[in-house]
Amino acid sequence: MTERTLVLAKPDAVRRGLLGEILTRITRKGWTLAALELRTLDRATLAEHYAEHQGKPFYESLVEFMAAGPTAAMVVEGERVIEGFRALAGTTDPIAAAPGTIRGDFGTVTRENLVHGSDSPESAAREIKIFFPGLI
Ligand code: RTP
Ligand code: MG
Repeated sequence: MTERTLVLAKPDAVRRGLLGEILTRITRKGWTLAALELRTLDRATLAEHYAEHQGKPFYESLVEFMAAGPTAAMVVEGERVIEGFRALAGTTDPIAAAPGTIRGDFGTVTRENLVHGSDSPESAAREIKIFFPGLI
């Protein structure tokens, strides 16, 4: 089933020059880009995006990190891409993430885990609207 998901290449990925690598992995998998934009996220956008995490111990440091530099926000489209991109990304903690995944290959710190991908069709619809409200 063709789906869309919201993917973020987080500021650590952009800063470390890993954006090309991440785009390559997405497109080699067979998915396509429906939107792509580089922007530094403001606190209002991050509060909305991470609403489910407000009040958690890691929330403030997460927002601080995510606002510290440009993020590449994208909408990725294709067969079972919501579940599939999460598999390509690996688990939240990059040390636990399997080698071969983006987080497993390039990360060591849970907060700075390189990418975000929507975790359900409902999250994808909500998050795409936050980042690309005009996307048809
Ligand atoms: P994401 O939302 O970014 O795709 O990642 P996720 O579903 O794998 O992880 P989630 O639980 O939604 O957490 C969102 C992001 O918050 C940071 N985090 N830090 N204990 C910690 O220090 C901690 N836990 C989570 C990570 O950047 C995680 O991706
Ligand atoms: Mg999440």
